[in-house]
Amino acid sequence: MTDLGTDLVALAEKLARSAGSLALAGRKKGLTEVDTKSTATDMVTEFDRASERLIVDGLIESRPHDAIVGEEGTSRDGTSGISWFVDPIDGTTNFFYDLPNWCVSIGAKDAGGTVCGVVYVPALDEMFTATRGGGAWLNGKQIHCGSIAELSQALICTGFNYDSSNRVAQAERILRYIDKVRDVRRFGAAAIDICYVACGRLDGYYEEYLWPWDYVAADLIAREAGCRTGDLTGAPIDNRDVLISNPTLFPQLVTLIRESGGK
Ligand code: LIP
Repeated sequence: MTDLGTDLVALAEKLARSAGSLALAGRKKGLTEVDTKSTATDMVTEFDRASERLIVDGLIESRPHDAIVGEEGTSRDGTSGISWFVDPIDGTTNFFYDLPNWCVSIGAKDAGGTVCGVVYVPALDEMFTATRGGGAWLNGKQIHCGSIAELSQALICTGFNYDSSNRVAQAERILRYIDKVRDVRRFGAAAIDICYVACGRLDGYYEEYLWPWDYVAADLIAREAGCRTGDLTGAPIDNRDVLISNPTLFPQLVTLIRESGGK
């Protein structure tokens, strides 16, 4: 008999791969529906909606008593104690521009926290997975975060909010610390950025104004890969701000962000 995490991660992986393949094939044929949400640059396409529909239908069919929250409007109560967090396309701007850095993110939580997380990057055919206590994996190979201990050697990633009134402050913060780190990257999909820290492709990532569907799955993957995760003050993640890095660098990043005009 398999344990709950193993069953849930297998379901999430199957649905993420199906939804990601549908969106990738659809993007190659061309977009026909593009709408905006919170701002004129916060977009949603027919494939964000189709991906969420496929995933939600699959979750309901397999686990009808679970709760589900999805970025494109799903909000379903449950009685099983399991809640799913679905980002059908994380990195929608990249998807819109036919850039490869977008993913499908599916995470599940119970009363004890996150049970499983799956982040699938269709354009690169990279499947990041984790179960609570079961380690973190990329295409079946176990992953671990890097071990950079010096900020001056650290490759840091971040993102900017859709609301332009927040972006200036976010850019000014980078201006104040960019000479203190190796370099800065902005790839445009929070879940992938976090998974890149988990597998050592980045040394640290932080971002504000995210949503649980952006980070629930990837946060577990990062922690199971040996990362420390929290908000920008170093406290546990409790809302929209996320900081991820190896445990040695983490307190240095908290100080760097605070001294650069952080939280
Ligand atoms: C995106 C995040 C990204 C952030 C973007 C946007 P979406 O999510 O993954 O890190 O910088 O502003 O929020 O909207 O593509 O699902």
